[in-house]
Amino acid sequence: MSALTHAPLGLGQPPVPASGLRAWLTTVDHKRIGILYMVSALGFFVLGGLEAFLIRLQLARPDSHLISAALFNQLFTMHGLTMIFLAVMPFSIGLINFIVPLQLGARDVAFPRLNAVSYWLFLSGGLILNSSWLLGGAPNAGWYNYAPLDTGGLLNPGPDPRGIDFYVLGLQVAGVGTVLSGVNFVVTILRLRAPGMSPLRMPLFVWTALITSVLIVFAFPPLTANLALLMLDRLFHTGFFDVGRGGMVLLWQQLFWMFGHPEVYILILPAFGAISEIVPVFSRKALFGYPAMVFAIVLIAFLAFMVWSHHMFTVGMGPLINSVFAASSMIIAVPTGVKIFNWVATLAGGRLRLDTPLLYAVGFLFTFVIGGTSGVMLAVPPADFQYSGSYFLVAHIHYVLVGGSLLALLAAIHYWFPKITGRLLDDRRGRWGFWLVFAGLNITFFPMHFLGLFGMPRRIDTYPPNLGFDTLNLISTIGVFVLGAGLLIALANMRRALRHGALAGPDPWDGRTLEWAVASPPPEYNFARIPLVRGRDALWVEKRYGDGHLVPAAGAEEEHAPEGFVHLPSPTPLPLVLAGGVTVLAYAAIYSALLVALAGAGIVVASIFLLMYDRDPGQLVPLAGDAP
Ligand code: HEM
Ligand SMILES: [Cu+2]
Repeated sequence: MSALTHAPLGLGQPPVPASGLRAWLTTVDHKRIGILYMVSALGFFVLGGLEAFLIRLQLARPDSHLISAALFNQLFTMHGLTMIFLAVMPFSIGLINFIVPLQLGARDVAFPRLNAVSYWLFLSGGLILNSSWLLGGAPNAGWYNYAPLDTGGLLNPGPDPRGIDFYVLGLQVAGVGTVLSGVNFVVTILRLRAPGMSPLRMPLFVWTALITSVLIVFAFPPLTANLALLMLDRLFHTGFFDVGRGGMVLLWQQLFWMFGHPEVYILILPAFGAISEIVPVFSRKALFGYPAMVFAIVLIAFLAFMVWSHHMFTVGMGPLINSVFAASSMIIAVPTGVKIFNWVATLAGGRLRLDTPLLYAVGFLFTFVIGGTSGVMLAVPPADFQYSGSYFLVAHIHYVLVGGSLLALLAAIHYWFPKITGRLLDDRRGRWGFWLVFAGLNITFFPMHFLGLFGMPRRIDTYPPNLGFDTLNLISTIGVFVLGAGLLIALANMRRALRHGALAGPDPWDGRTLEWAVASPPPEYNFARIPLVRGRDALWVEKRYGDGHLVPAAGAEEEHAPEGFVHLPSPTPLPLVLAGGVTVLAYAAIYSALLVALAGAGIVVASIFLLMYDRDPGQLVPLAGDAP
């Protein structure tokens, strides 16, 4: 500690002890924030999974009265919302948070405190939305909440028809957090790459994180605007979506899908990125066609903004507009096909290591192709007139979201778990989990294609017997049990590994990218010296052509910290306080409580000012002995 006493005045304070609840509530470390995101997302995933389980239990048999129609509406609405906004997207954001700075050779994200603000806003939004269950009923107009169902009266005639208000404010609060994350990641990836990491040397996971963030920044504003208009309609009785008062019902749909279609790419691109990391490592060769992969991601993101009206073929836009959107939708299959081809070409001829991460990755390839195929079928307008609103659609979205995003995220968990926790997952339990998840999801969702083709509508709470729906519905529900068992085994495997897993060491998979060069779990400062990147797959280059260790970048240490210390931002409770203020404001809006709103706004403004004008001296963290 002696160096500390010689540190220039005002440069930094001794490190704040990093343990206990307080450390988590005040952290600005991207790794801790990443873990907070992933753990919260997992919690919401369990909730959304329970909702799905109840839906399938109700639909297992005809004429079922397990669940009332009113509750059923809330269940499928909250299931979709929870899975999309509170489970899959935040899990990806958590993973990006943890992994991307490490892959960039950086010490943190560009704006660590803003990062904490994002997390607490996401959590607040999720809790606001879910508190509706206890405060008079959850939203019930579907995850896309079409007008006029959402403007009140029609669907919500009860004494406390506030469900939709929770939708509006919960999503708005969580959405602001997401946009701030997007901005943070864009700046981080553009500005904090280690010396030598030119854009075409960035790992593909970083590329997908960048493009996902750009999508977030451009896709969320239409949603924000839509929610703001709806809030005005509901709280102040304007008529933006009310035809009777000169409004437009379809305005909601247009704005929603301008956000909604890019959103599905926000859900799938990080998954693509993870697969693109796992496939080369477990094939022990470089990714086939890296530049084509990068180009394909960029093209997919660009096209993602051109196709939104394929969700609206049946609303009467006419054959010309339908044809244009059909064509643009089908074009997306081309760059997607390029990606599939390149993954397969990487696997072909590789020396495969069939560990759990690769099993999930190959499972992903299989199911994602099925989901993509039914997607192209839905993009044909005359056919879509038949499929739309049927169970075929439920099959399609789950092949891409469960067979795509979820399987890929499970691959990513099994791949990066040792880096995040320092422990190895048990491979035998991992495989059991995989096979049950894989079988379960196909048993659950494949029959839904036929249910749709036979005419079963989606979002019905029950159906009469002998319409040809009985057996397939029963099979589908049995599948949920298999899928659930697999997920439980995967979770139990993780819990067990936290205590009893073998120590992973820095590089258990013979990795190719920078995160595998540092200890597992990584130290608070990530890299003792910022590394020099001397090629794509930066660590592999050093293993192949160097001595296997990273070379420090000359002159990268703009640091003025004394020898043996790293200067890092200090923890602060302000992001949490800020999100608390926003939460107060949101409830005040829902319950039209003006004084409470003023109090909430006061907290928000005060904490923003404190964050802006607080001159954080930072903390000096001592380097561990043999740091890379
Ligand atoms: C984990 C297993 C899952 C099961 C068993 C499951 C089951 C279901 C079922 C049965 C429905 C149809 C309700 C109906 O229309 O009758 C549904 C709807 C939906 N699911 Fe899932 N799901 C799962 C995971 C996911 C995931 C991971 C996502 C998203 C990332 C997701 C997103 C949706 C959406 C958006 C809807 C439509 C909701 C609406 O109609 O507004 N699901 N799910
Ligand atoms: Cu779409």
